[in-house]
Amino acid sequence: MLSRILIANRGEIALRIIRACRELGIEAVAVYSEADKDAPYLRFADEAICIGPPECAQSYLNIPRIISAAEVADVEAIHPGYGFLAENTHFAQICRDCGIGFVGPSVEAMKLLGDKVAARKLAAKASVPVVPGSDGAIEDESEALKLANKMGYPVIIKAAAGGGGRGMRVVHNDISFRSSFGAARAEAEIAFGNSSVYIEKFIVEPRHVEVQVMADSEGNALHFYERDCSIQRRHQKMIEESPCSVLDKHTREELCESALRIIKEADYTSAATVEFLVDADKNYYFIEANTRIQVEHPVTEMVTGHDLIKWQLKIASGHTLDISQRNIKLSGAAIECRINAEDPDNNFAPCPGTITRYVAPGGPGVRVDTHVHQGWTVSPAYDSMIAKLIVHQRTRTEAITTMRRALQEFVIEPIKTTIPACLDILSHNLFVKNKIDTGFIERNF
Ligand code: MV4
Repeated sequence: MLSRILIANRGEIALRIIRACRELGIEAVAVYSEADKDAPYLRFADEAICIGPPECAQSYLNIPRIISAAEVADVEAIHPGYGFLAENTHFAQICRDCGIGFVGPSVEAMKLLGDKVAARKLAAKASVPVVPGSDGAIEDESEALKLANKMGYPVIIKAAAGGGGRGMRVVHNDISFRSSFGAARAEAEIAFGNSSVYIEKFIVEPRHVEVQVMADSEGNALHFYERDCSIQRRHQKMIEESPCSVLDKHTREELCESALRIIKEADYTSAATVEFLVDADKNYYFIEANTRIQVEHPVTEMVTGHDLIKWQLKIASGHTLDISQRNIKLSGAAIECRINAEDPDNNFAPCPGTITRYVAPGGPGVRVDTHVHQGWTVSPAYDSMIAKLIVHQRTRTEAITTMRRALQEFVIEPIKTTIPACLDILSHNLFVKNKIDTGFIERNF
């Protein structure tokens, strides 16, 4: 087993990783910015090193400072968490060059899946359904226009280096295609330093369903079923659940097997998420793969009983996935609500400030993943997510009931949070009836 690692992150995921380390007997070295110097979770780490001022660029995104901390603390590996440097291939390469392990995939696998065009080709090669579209990146506008006409509108233009909704344009006719194509390329060049774009048929009102996968360094790969992440606002997920209750057993098996084929084809190690769109007829199409542990991993942990962070750490330690697929069982239904310090009445503007009253919910089936507490000051320097409320019950209906009860118990004052917005969604007749898709928030709220 690894004996000492550094956690290059902050907040709830830093605490989540520290907890897994302690249970595995791995020493955890935390890093923190000046804004996080009083975070109680730092006490649970074996050592805590200040890496700079609050601004991300000078702390959690600052590669030389993080590598220096890793060298000084003499760790064997770095866990990047999610966000920040988690999918930065340059960072992973530097870790490798410095002889520091990276709790994640190889640089090669990260590069391959980070390129959405390459990932699409890989999926097709692995006989996984992809959305009909261009064979690869498309440079020539008239060629792209021809293809758009052949596929039929609407089509979506996506940046090869994009992902997670960044650098996308939906186009409904030739006129808007002509004005969007060049603009999308220019935008991609500015945003990602890569003007490469591709086009896909636009799937109308799909569900966003993603498969959790884990692979070891000996080529064993297992899936931990799927999450439905359709409840999102402006590409920010608000509520996630597992399983996706519209999938029948056969479709679920096909979907999860498809995800595994992609991961095996990529010669992948560690945790990955393979994202699909599922249309109204239950057809599924691969769209992209994420090479990190994701925010919403707890819903998968609740329904499978597996600790995914521990699996990441064991695999990074050279252990094999010594379990069989048939022993990973789906049990019940789990839902996660993201509690963000945002004002739903002010277009979800970030709402930093000091929490003077904090009471967390509890009771059967309730899990709270957070680093905040009474007296904590939410900094404007970071992402507004301050807690994740996860519930697990035998059925989706019971999970909704427990989630509503837990949200009602949750007190975070005086800052504004997404608790009331989550309650509104969980009380919506169409959510309860499981009639959801990625357009749910925009249509109903
Ligand atoms: C799509 C799509 C429809 N058709 N691709 C959004 C996040 C990124 N992972 C991929 N996304 C989408 N890809 C095809 N071929 C719909 C989305 C999508 C979306 C698109 C535009 C506006 C809002 C959206 C919300 C969720 C998903």
